[in-house]
Amino acid sequence: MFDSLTDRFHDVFRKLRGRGRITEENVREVMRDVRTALLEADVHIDVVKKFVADATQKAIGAEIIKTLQPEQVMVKIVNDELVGLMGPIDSRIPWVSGGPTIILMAGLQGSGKTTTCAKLAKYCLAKGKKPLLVAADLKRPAAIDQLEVLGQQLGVEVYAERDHQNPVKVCRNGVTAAQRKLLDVVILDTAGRLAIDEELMKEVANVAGAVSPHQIYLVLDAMTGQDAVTTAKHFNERLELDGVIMTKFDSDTRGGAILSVKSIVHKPIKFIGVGEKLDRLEEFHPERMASRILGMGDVVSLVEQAQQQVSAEEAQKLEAKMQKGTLSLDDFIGQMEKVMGGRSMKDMLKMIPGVGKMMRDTDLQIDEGEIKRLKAIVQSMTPVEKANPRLIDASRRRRISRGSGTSPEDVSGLCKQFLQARDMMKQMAGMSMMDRMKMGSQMAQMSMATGKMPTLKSSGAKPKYKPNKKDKRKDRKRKSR
Ligand SMILES: Nc1nc2c(ncn2[C@@H]2O[C@H](COP(=O)(O)OP(=O)(O)OP(=O)(O)O)[C@@H](O)[C@H]2O)c(=O)[nH]1
Ligand SMILES: [Mg+2]
Repeated sequence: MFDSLTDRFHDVFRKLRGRGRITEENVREVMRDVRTALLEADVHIDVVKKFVADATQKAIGAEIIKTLQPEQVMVKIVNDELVGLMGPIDSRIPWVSGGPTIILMAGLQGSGKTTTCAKLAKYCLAKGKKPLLVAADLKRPAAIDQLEVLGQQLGVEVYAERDHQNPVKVCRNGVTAAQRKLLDVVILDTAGRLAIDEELMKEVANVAGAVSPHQIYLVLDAMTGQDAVTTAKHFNERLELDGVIMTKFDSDTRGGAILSVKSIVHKPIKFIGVGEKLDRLEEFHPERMASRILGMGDVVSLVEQAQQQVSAEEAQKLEAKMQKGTLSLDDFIGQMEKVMGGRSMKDMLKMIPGVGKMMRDTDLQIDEGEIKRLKAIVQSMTPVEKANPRLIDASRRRRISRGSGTSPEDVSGLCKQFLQARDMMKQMAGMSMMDRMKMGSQMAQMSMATGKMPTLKSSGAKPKYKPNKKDKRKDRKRKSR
């Protein structure tokens, strides 16, 4: 499978071997070759263009890790792009509770529908489900026999009606039979045509309209390359496809279909057929497929290890800074963003033991724009200020608040909070992970109990009234009277 594509990729990466580092020039050179390799493998031109553009951008901006060769970094980038192209995919079948899950199989003649129906029935058996196969291909005289033979091999019942020519009726009756027999899954094997025609489309659309299948899978022959993608497009216009099953991966396919179909039709590849026998059906996993295409799984895991090591080194550096109390505001915001990783403040707090329940009990309002505001403040500071916020006096505060669109109170709030946190981190640096969690949890609970968040005052809040000298004098006068 994909032999020529794999060979081409190897050649491409070999060219980079021995080069000192990744430059924009050699990235572009490599990507030109990648482009040719993909086009030769019959990948759709739009897909190739986007692939090359994305991979180029990633490669040029790639972080250089000293222990890695440029060649290895490129393999990882191309690998990740391939995975992205084919995924993300959940290959499981969403079973329906309390009734049979109805699966309709559609596709052109000879694509492997009947065989794949039987393979799926076997897959269902392995998942502890009781399937029923329905012979709804009434065009080809031998089609019913073929399905019955396969059913016998598996010990799975086949529903067929030999005396009339109405696939809609057969499917309806098949579903009723499955309900009566309390079976879990109904797999409908429909008829195919040599090419897409209106009659075929009408027939499957009628069946779909009559039995409302829970899943509609299109069976595509991977050997047909770009034609498979065109077929998928046509079917997708007429049927609400839930996924694609590609067959004949054991033969010499160039890879174009599997690399194009997801990004052109936007429907996931659920399974792949890798042989004629009934156990030759695999759940589709984009990572495994990318690894097969590149044939460089070991390089990919090597790069992943190196990347992990870099982040471990970073963590150690931070830990040292925490111990010494030299953490800067940049580190602080960077860590906050990393820890949050796209989650909201509320989600983060819920993860602290004991806090989740409290959040449900109290109607706590959390200002989700806070992190953005904090970041704007820090970005308006000079490097010296970031490293030592104690330097920030009234005039610097005014400048920073103007620069970040906040108030001077916000700036001083952040500085105060940061200095407190830095002191606390210094204390915590020597503690075990468990003790740190306990301390974090206690602090969060305390601030919840007092109804305050451990963050700086929101910029929307009114500033507290503070009497100035003149007011104080007036006050004293009033009292002395
Ligand atoms: N090598 C290989 N052959 C397959 C695979 N899947 C199906 N086939 C073969 O492809 C041929 C056609 O398969 P069928 O299941 O009859 O195809 P179909 O779509 O039901 O065909 P019609 O009912 O005529 O529309 C058979 O010879 C199968 O053995 C596969 O994954 N690998
Ligand atoms: Mg068939």
